[in-house]
Amino acid sequence: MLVKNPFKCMQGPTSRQASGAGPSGMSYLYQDRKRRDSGDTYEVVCYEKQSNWGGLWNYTWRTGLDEYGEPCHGGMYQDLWSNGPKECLEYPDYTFEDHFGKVIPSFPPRAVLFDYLKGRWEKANIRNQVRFNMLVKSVTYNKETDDFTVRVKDLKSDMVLPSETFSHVVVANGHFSVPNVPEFDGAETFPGRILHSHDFRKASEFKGQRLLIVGASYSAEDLAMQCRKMGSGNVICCWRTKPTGFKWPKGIEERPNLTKIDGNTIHFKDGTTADVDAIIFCTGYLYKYPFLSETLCLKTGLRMYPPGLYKGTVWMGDGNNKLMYLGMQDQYYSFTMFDIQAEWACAVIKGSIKLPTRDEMESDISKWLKKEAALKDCYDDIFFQTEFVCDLAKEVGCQHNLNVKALFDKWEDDKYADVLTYRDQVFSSVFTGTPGIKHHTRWIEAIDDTLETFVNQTPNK
Ligand code: FAD
Ligand code: NA7
Repeated sequence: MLVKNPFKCMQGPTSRQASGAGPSGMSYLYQDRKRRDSGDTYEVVCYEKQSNWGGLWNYTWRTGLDEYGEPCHGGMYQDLWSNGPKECLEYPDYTFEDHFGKVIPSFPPRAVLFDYLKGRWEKANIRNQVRFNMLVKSVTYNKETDDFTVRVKDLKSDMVLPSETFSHVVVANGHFSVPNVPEFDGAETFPGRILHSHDFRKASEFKGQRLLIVGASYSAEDLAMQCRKMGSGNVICCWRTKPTGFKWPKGIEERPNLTKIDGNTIHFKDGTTADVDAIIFCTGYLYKYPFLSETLCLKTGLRMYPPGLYKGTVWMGDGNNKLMYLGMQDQYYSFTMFDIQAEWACAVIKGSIKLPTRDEMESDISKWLKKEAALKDCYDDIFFQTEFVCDLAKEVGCQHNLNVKALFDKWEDDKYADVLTYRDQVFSSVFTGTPGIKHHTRWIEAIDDTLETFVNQTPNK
């Protein structure tokens, strides 16, 4: 989401801050703008390696390396529609109705969500704080001066700029851009295409092909459904720890993990085999921070509460509480979670929220980790993340109730009831109270995912 990219922030007369320009990084700029008063002299800088803002929502056709030879950040695809109801990620101070001037259905395509994000950022007039085509190369903490040295490369001129000093750093580079690609016996004998979901751009490419999808989470579910929608052959999804539990429509089935690949033939743990034409690894992502020195680096996999972060945000390692991470959690809540984290981080950096003692911070983290260890299913996860979001909201004195647990629970119920129709369901905004509206076309039949078709053909109520 974002970022994402590293952000740094300095305070005081010479202070500055930097970040990436995905939803998390932009939330930091947004919240900083909101809290800034005339006496504030610090500077906030956001470095973004891409030429536009939006993070993952800034769709790219590229895969592999970008135009500068850097790893391509984006892993979103053309046919992507929101995988959760938009009412679960709606900003309380900028609702979808505010943006579109009318009620739109609950599961918008990618372009519609990107448009919404841009609308909020444009209204806040924060684009000029983003330095585009700037890759953060390194961040180190200086103990003696209690600040950070940051090196940035101007990708257009291919020049590393003179190093700069920042009082704070906010890391918002996202954690869904470095693919986790496992090794499977015999993969080199497979005659068809093997790819990771990060390189998937167009479901229609797989028209008529029999597919093996490895994984049992969001990408596996979505790519299986998208490919069938766009005319692929049968799809087999295989799982490592547990199956998705969905009642799949005709043409999609689940099996235990593959054991080996022999030419076109896939062998599975249950002793069965199947011939396929393409293999898509939906095996998730790795957390990587190549720009951070070792002592600043969060080491984790996908978790509801990545360890070592007070309030899920302040880095407890080196950096004297002046390095913050945004959006590093596994995500049910997304935009609103990044936003409340950003607001909290701003309040800490500006000094309106005082951090407790180190012991108290450690004990708070332990409390959350203990709760995390007891989570059993997605409903528990949602409860946990609701508590996390509401805890931050309470600390910053947020006027809005960000608790959308009931909507998330219904969304999970809908998905388990019918994975084919959950995106046709209707949710109402908790902020406007306006009743939701059905989309004019069922998701499975909606091929045109343009903003014009989705928004303009929705009737005004
Ligand atoms: P990102 O969006 O990843 O943004 C990070 C930014 O940091 C990027 O702009 C990147 O270019 C920049 N950056 C990285 N490294 C550097 C560097 N060294 N220097 C400078 N800049 C750098 N969430 C939902 O709520 N709904 C969905 O339907 C949904 N679908 C998803 C589908 C896919 C395929 C994926 C991968 C994720 C999806 N997500 C979805 C989750 C997504 O993580 C968030 O919506 C959101 O994009 C996270 O925002 P972010 O700012 O934290 O990270
Ligand atoms: P996730 O949610 O991290 O899921 C990765 C899946 O891949 C998960 O089911 C893993 O199973 C599975 N996996 C990982 N390694 C293997 C191996 N070796 N063999 C079989 N299966 C494996 O990533 P997604 O891409 O689905 O979702 C990421 C975001 O993108 C998400 O927030 C969405 O909004 C879109 P496990 O359960 O660990 O055994």
